[in-house]
Formats: sequence, C-alpha cells, structure tokens
Amino acid sequence: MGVNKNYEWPDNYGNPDWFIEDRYGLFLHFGLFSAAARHEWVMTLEQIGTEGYQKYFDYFNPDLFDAKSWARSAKKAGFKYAVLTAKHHEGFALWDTKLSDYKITNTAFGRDLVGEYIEAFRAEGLKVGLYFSLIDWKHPDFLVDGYHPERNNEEYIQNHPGNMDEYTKFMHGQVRELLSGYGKIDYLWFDFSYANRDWGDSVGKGKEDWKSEELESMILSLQPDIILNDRLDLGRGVGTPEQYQRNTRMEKGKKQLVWEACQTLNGSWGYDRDNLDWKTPEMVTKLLIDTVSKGGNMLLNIGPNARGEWDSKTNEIINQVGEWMRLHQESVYGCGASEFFAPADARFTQKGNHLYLHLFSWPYRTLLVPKLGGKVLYARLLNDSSEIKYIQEEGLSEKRKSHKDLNAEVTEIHIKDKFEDHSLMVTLPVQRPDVIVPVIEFILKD
Ligand code: H79
Repeated sequence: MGVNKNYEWPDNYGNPDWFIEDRYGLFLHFGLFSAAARHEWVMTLEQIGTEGYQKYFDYFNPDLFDAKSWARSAKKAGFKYAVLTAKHHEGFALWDTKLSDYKITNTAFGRDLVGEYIEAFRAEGLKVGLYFSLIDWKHPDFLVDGYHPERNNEEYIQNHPGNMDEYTKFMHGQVRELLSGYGKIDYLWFDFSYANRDWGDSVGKGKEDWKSEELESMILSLQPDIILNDRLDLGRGVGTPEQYQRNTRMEKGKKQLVWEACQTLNGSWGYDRDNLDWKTPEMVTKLLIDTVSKGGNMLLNIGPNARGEWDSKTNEIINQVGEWMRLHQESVYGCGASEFFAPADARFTQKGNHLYLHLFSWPYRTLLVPKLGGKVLYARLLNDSSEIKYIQEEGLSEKRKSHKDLNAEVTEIHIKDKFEDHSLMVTLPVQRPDVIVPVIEFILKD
C-alpha cells in the first residue's frame, strides 16, 4: 500500500508517482560561482558584471570532480533523486552546449559535467533532474532588470537594449539540447519567474518573456514523462517553497498538491566558504520529517567546492541524516500526510496501515495519542524493532482484571480521565533511543 495518490496534477505532465514516493532529493548547485565561493548570486550582489566575472571562467578547473563518487555518496545518504544546476543565473553551461562558448568544455576542465553526472547518477539507480535558469546574466540579449549585475552600468544598458525574442530562441535551444542529448531526464527544475517585480526603471519577467507555453510544449514533446516544477509562471507543476517551512499541507479542494520544500544547509546554495550558518543534522532531519508529514518532498541542497568536492561539514551533515535514514527510511519513502492528528512536538507520516510517530522531544514514560484507541494491532520502535506496549480502549477491562501491579493502577487513573476521546496510551522506555529522532511505528487494523 503506497502513498495516497489523490493528487492534483496536470493530465499532460508525466506521472508524478515516483516523485511522491521518493520524498528525499539532492539539490546540487555548481558553477563558476563555486570558485568565487561567496553565494551563487555573487555576480549581481557585488555587481561584478560580465567582464569582471571572466576570471572565474579563466581559472575554472574542478580537477577532483568525480561523478561516480558524488552518485555513491548521494545514494548512501538516502537520496532518491538529484537535481544539478546545468546552468545558473550567471549563464555558464556545465554541458557542451553548441549555442554558446560560455561552457565548461571551453575551460581547463574540458569535460561535459552534465553528461558525466547523468550517467553516474542513473547507474546508482537515482532519478536524474536538471536545474535550468530562465535568467541569464551573460547573454547579450537578456533585457537588463533590477536583478541584473549591470543594472547600474549605463554604458552596458545603452549597448544592450535587450531582445527577448532572440534570447528565448537561445534559451529554448539550450533546453532542447539538454532534453535530446542525454536520454531520459526525470525532472526539469526551472528558476524563476518574477513577473510582479517592479523596480521603477525596469520590471520583472514571466511567462510572456520566457514564452513559457511554447517552451512547455517543446519539453513535453521531447520528454513526455518528465516532471516540471512550477516556476515557468504557468500555475502548474511541483510547488517549490524555497527556504521556508510550510505550516500546513498544500491542498486544492479535496486533492493534495505535489510539492517540494527546497532547503539549504547554510542559507546559500552555491559553495560559500566563510558562511558558517550551518543547520545541525537534527534540524535537517526534522525538516525532512516535517515536510513528509505535510505531504511534501524535501530537496536538500549542497554546494560542492570549485575543485568539485563536497566539503567536510556538508558530508558530516548529510551522512548523519543518512544514518538516521538508514534506520528510519520506512517512515519517509512512500509515506505522506496522515489522517491522524499528532500529539504536541511530534509528527505523523503514514503509508497505508503503517502509521509512524516521530518524537521531536522524548516524553516521560507515557504518551497519549488522540483518536487512535482501538485501532492498533502492534507497535514498535523503528531503530531496533523493539516492541512498544500500549493500552487502548478495547483492552481496558481485560487490563483491569489481569494486572494487579502498581503501574497498572496508576495507568488506570489516567485512563479513566483520558479514554473518552479514544486515545491510545503508549508506554515509552525511560531511555530515549540514541537516534536523532526516534520513531514509533503503529500497525493499524484495516
Ligand atoms: O538557485 C537558488 C537561488 O539562487 C535561486 N533559487 C534557488 C533554488 C533564488 N534564490 N532566491 N531567489 C531565487 C529569489 C531572489 C531572492 C533575492 Fe537575494 C533576495 C535576491 C536578492 C535578495 C537571495 C538573497 C539572493 C540574493 C540574496
């Protein structure tokens, strides 16, 4: 029994079942910004511009890049799919595009990194996604707006009046290359539309500027099974809340929406050497659980360094989350939001008649779960598969007859107060299991 399939999803898009089942994806932000090593928006945050940015191209050489090692690490850490920045806003292509010279095969590195990534991740059995920036600060026809690095450079603006028809031809052409040159692509992640922005002397860009409808038709004709995110400004595709955690599920009427929380390890997406604002493995694990409990996926980002390696702090975090996943993956993969309401400081996920209670804090000995009384067949901790005892309504009179010990009497006093609302009373060990977040699995009656 899998996840609830009652999702709102466009008929002409591919089947999102694999995506909803997988739940945990790896976002990889890599590009020339990895060499600057101070945020992937550095080109515009510091208004560096095309000329000033050239040095990152000239000295780019991720000599330690090993796609197989990335793929193995991703798999081991529990990720089921990955999304790599084929091109970020800076306009630098990580594949051998025929439409521009601004590409990785023209650097000292000289290889097609996108191709190597796709092959290696596929070989590990991971689903393969590509991120593609709709924004391109390198392309001469891209109309300068308030996000552009040359926004205050009058000379550049004079010489580059913008020709978005030419730009979209180029941009659609690059997307075509990515979707025709590398076999099946499972997920295409566009970034981003900002039609509502108004800087006074310029405005943002949206579906008219990108010719999104046309782009979407081309994509679906090349890759009919592909999943798309929601940033083409067409109001469809995977919802992608970025760097914030939702309070609720995403629903439309009685149907759930397909969505993915995109989270960073330290607030930046690209490698950001001096940024020490790391989330702890516990925070990341809780973000993942919280997301799945609301029916979403989590796409967790890492920013490899300019030599093509993952730094030690990144490895430490994802490996610790991976160790938690090794023991608790059943409560994530194929799971979704539960019909039951979790007690304070806990989260439910559910997969058919398996209900998983994630305890963010460890209560002392007893825990009451509302509405679950009479519904449970068996309960255990996931980390060591040890039985967890509980009392539920139907067993109450029997319990009264057979148990004469003091604990049972104490328990009964609670029961008298609490059982009216069909609670389940769970008895926990005093010792909290030595895992980031303990999980109790309840097997429910059908
Ligand atoms: O690729 C990653 C980001 O670079 C891109 N989307 C993810 C997946 C993105 N991040 N933010 N945005 C798009 C929207 C713009 C946010 C901004 Fe800012 C706030 C631009 C300027 C202030 C974030 C913070 C970027 C620079 C500083």
